[in-house]
Amino acid sequence: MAFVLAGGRGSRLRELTDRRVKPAVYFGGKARIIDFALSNAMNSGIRKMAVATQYKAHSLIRHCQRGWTFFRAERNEFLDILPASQRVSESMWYRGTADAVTQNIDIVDGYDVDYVVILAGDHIYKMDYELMLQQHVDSGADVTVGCLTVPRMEAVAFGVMHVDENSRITSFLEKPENPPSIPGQPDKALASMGIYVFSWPFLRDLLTRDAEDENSSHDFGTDLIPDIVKNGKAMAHRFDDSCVRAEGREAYWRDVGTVDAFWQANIDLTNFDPELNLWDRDWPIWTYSESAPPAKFIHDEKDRRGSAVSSMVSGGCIISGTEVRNSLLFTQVHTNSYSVLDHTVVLPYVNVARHARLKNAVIDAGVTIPEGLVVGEDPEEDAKFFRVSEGGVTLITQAMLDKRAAS
Ligand code: ADQ
Ligand code: ADP
Repeated sequence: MAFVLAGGRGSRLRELTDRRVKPAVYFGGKARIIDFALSNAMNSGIRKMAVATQYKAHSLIRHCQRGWTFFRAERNEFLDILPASQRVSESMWYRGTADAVTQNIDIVDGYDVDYVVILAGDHIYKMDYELMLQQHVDSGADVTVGCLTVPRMEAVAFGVMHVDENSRITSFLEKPENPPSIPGQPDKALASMGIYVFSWPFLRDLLTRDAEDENSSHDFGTDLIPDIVKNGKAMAHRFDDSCVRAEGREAYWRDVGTVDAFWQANIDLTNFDPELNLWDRDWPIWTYSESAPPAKFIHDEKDRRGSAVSSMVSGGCIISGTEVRNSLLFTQVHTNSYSVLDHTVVLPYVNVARHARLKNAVIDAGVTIPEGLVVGEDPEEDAKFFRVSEGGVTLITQAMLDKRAAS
């Protein structure tokens, strides 16, 4: 089975996660971030899934209920949603990623499964978990940890490991201040993807002991994995070996944990030949997609042209007299005459009034952009009401616009 951890806020996405958890944030024109982990599981042949939720889970749960309905209960297939719900103690939330599993031990027992793949619900990548599971079974490891190579300085945000020539993990440091490099590659580090394969009896035992340990923070990366590295057999599985990609392409994996990374990864999809292939019919990204008519482009009798170039425009959009360039528009975005969208990510149900010019921006779902709003030309002006990221991307939510209108 796949046990997907989807409870952590993702606070570096700023106001994008004010009302929804990071795995529920939209990505790629139709999907939400969690669809990547769930689709990987689905495409890997896994038909038993559970999603642990905690922080602001309403739109995540709604999405799973509407979209993840491909299962046949008659064959004991399911997607189960497991909110933190005072199951173990009336005063306790999920105290950490491991505790999110511990609090559901009885439920997982009832699933009657041999192996559990623990996944984070908040990364963008395509991976065949079956190959990782196969390695786990063949090697006889206690745990197999998915890993990838990252620039050493970025490794401060990851669990960082050393492995021997047989891929056995010999050391594991969670978010080290000074990450150790890969031997012979001083600028690189081997980072944990936060995904793990265990046999259920082994994990069950480990979690039962961890629950009673007062010094534990009940987190896989902080407590459980370092413990197995020291006292058991932990193996590394290279993402390179099971990444789903076209011949000769780099392995694609993104955290999209910041507004800049989120904007960039979405805008990258409008490139001529994007690194992330969403068009691959052998490895589709499954999602809930609203029924909507095809995107419509209006060029009226007054010669106001609605057009989009080097862009992705979802169903239900109406581009009326607006020039759209290098932008990604989700479902039901309606734009009006004399406006320009340039390198902008527009989440669903947004209306753009006339004469707006939006550049290098992310527009939250449901926003109404007022007539004549100009963004992306004067960062100091933008920062008065909107969130301007380090990389110069402007994030706009309805709450920010309301405050601006009231001032
Ligand atoms: P982090 O990036 O810190 O490190 P973490 O906050 O533990 O990740 O979240 C991992 C996943 O668990 C996310 O999908 C999150 O939504 C979910 N989650 C967090 N807290 C939760 C809770 N209390 N209940 C339910 N779900 C929860 C981890 C590892 C590192 C590894 C990185 C890779 O600890 O070793 O390098 O992931 O991104
Ligand atoms: P998404 O865009 O993720 O589909 P919504 O934008 O509809 O979801 O809402 C995200 C979450 O915020 C949901 O849990 C919703 O119930 C909640 N929400 C929506 N509008 C408001 C509001 N005005 N005040 C507080 N919570 C809200």
